Parts: sequence; structure tokens; C-alpha cells
Amino acid sequence: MAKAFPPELTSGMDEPCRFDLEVFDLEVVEGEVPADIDGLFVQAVPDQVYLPDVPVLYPMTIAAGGDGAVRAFRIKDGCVDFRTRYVRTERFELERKARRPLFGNYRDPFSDDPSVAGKDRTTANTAIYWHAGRMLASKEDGLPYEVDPVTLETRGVWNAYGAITSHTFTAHPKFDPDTGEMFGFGYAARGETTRDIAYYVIDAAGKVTHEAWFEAPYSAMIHDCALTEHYMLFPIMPITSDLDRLKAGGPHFVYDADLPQVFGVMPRYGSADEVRWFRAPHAFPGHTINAYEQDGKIVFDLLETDGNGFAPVVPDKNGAPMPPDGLTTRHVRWRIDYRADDEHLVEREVLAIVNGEGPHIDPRRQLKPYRHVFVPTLDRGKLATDVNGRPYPVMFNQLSHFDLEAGTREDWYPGPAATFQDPVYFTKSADAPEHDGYLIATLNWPLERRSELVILDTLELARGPVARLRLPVRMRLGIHATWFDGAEIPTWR
Ligand code: V55
Ligand code: FE
Repeated sequence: MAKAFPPELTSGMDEPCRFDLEVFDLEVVEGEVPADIDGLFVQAVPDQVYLPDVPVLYPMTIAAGGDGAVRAFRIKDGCVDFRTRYVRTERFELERKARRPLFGNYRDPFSDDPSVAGKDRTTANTAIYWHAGRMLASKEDGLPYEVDPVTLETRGVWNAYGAITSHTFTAHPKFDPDTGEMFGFGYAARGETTRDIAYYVIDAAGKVTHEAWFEAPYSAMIHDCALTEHYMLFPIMPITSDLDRLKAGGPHFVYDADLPQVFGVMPRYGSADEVRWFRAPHAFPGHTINAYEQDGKIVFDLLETDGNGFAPVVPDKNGAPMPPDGLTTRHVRWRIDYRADDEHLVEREVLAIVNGEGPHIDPRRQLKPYRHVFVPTLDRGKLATDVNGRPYPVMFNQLSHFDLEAGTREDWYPGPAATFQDPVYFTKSADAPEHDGYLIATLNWPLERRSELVILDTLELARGPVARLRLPVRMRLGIHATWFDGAEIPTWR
């Protein structure tokens, strides 16, 4: 018997969904779905089946610890079919068999039921990517699970034919579009809180062709990475983990404002002794936007927040309060000379004030100079309160397009009580200009506990969607969305 989730977790938009289901042919309530769109829009969603039974339930457990579900929208011939299904991880199956929670807090094996000691704790809940003909659902605390792109049935853990022996693998591997190689890594590779990083290059057929193990300067989250023609970059985040703290029942990650920013740089096929650790003053690196090489230097673009980017979900080491006016997130550009004598970085440029997360660019511009960024953002000036003075539960109230060359931005703001989930961006055709594409997102209306799918033409972003589709079920907050071209995936039955 499942115990009821408490009222604070069931009152809003993000009440657990706990269902697998499909909806054939979503209702188009406004506009038309462009007939030239052919592909699959997928989202990874943490969605607890059972509430962990622990003495202290950490916010990170709720925000990022839930069982992974794959939500998929098949868009073709002006129609959209919908399917969502939990990934059948080992953990999901064990709890389902027991009909009760067996796994405890976020990345804390010490808080589990003793019966599941040594079992796979990962939830495959963060991002979905495609490699070597496989759709992989991933969370950075374990190896990905392969999922059937049509039925969404789970095929099992993917470990590159047994070659990946790291305990973990990033949810954000990078790809060389020319060779089809995948570049990925696991941190905490020898188990939770270890400093070990395992770096892998995997060819287009899914075989590991290069591997290197090395140690991070300290045990911390490395959520994303970046790839250039010759280098792989590892931004170490200032949220650290500690085995003793975990054993004592503390949270997995704590934010440490005293740490510098650290970027590990490794030649693409380099060995452990070739990693260099470049340092910069403290900031919170978010998602990578792009990276490439120019004049012998690495150009590395990412989002950077001037404080605890995971507040309040990840606590501050010193208990420091949040700044009342909120934090600022910027699009920054570093230039890094791998051969420099000095490992202190100074060449930082601010390209835009973003106040958003989940950046997307034209996939054809990856590893190359580029001009356009699409990202959900928060305009605090447009935040509103209800009649009782309570702020509407809004995370990102706009979809935004930044033109880096013109220095301009364009936004679509759907209203005070709407909040965006991660979108996807792709161009209208293989030879369309970089900014001439579609943005597709799920848009939540928390006060109505309602979601819709919106499709925007990026040449007319501010005018709003060219199509809005009604979803007859609530889409609780997912993490990353990915677009797969129709040519890559089999037909939906
Ligand atoms: C993130 C999400 C995670 C995680 C670590 O969005 C970082 C960032 C959904 O799980 O485990
Ligand atoms: Fe991410």
C-alpha cells in the first residue's frame, strides 16, 4: 500500500504523476502544427512513485531524486501523439515489487532499506540522448538506461558492452557531429563522494575507444562538460560532497562560496597526467552553451550565476541567506590557453544577462562559432502575486532568443501565471539560417494545474506560438528536453 504524499507535495503543479499513459492525437486549440516538423520531443522527468521513508527528507530528494519517466511527443504530419512511461530501473522494479519505498535520500545509500544494499540507485531522471542507435535516459549518479524510442519500454542498463566500469556517467555527454563519437565522463566514479573521474570516448558504433581515470581537486558536482576540436572541459561546481557528512545523515551536496571556479581541461584523447586545472574567482557554473577553438585558444561559453545556483534546494555551507533581490545568471565566455604557464584564468567576457537556465543552440553550430541562443528566462519585473499577496509559483516566465552579434534579445511572455519547462530548438531545414527554426516547450499554468504544448516559430517569437495543444493531464516539472529528428527514430505504432 502506498502512503499518501503530504499536502505540501500534492497541492501544486508538481504533485507526483505516478502514471504511464498515452494520448493519441492531442487537441490543437490554437493555430496549426507546422506540417514540416517531423521528430520526437522528449523530456526526462523525476517523479517519485513512493515518498522515501527517511528521518529528514532533503529538498534535493524531492527536486532531483524522483524515479525517471520519459515523456515523448511524436510530431509528424501536423499531428502530435503523446506517451509517458517510467524507466524500469532496478530501483523502480524493487520498490514496485515491495510496494513500498526502499531507497532514501538523494544520492545517499546510507539512508536506504538494508535489503537494497548494493543495488543500482540511479533513477535515469535528468536527460535523454541518442547515441549509436540507442535512446538513453540518464542521471549522473549511475549509468544510463536504454529505452525503446517507440514504446518507451526499458531495455536495461547501457554500459558500452561492459566497457564502462565507472559507477556513474554524465547526463550531458558531448558529440562530435563529424565523427559521431560521444565524449562523456563519470564523477564519483568509484562510488558516491569519491574524487575519481572516469573519462570515456565512445565511437559511433558504441565501442569505447579511449579511457582515462584521474582525480578532481575535491569531491564536487560536475554536472556538465564541453568539447572542442582538441579538448574536453570539466567545470567543477562549488557544491561539494563528503562521505562523513553523508554517513552522519547530512545532505549529499552543500554549497561552498569560498571555493574558486575550477575548469579541468584534457586533450580529447589525453591521459591522466595531461589534465590541467584552471582557476578563476568564485562563481557558480551552470549549463555549457558551446565551446570551440579560435587562434589557438579554447573559447568556452556557459551560464554563470553569481551565487548558489541551486538555492534553496542545496544548502549553504555557512548558512548564508539568499540575496533578497535574487541572483543574476550571465552568459559568459572564457578564453583558455591549454599551454599557458599560468593556470589562473582572466579572459572572461559577459555576452548577455540571461537570468535563465537550459540554453539551446542550433545543433549544427556545436563546436563552432555561433550567434543565437534560446533559453527560458525569468523577468522579475513581470512577477505577480495573487489576491493574498502570495507570489505565483513561476520559475521561468519567458522564452527568450539572444542574438549575440546584434546584442539584442526577443522574448515571448505568455502571462503572469505561466511557467516554462525546458524547450528544444532545431532549424526548419538542414540549410535554414541558424535562427530560423522552431522552439517547442511544455508550458505550465500552476494555478489551473494545467499544461500545454507550445510550438513557436523563432522568426516571430514575440508573437507567440504558431500552435498550442491541450494536454489532458498535468505535466509536473521535468528536467531536460531533447529533440530527435524523425529520420533517426522508427515510426510510432
Ligand atoms: C541536476 C539535476 C539532477 C541531478 C543533478 O539540473 C543536477 C541539475 C534531476 O537530477 O541529479
Ligand atoms: Fe543539466
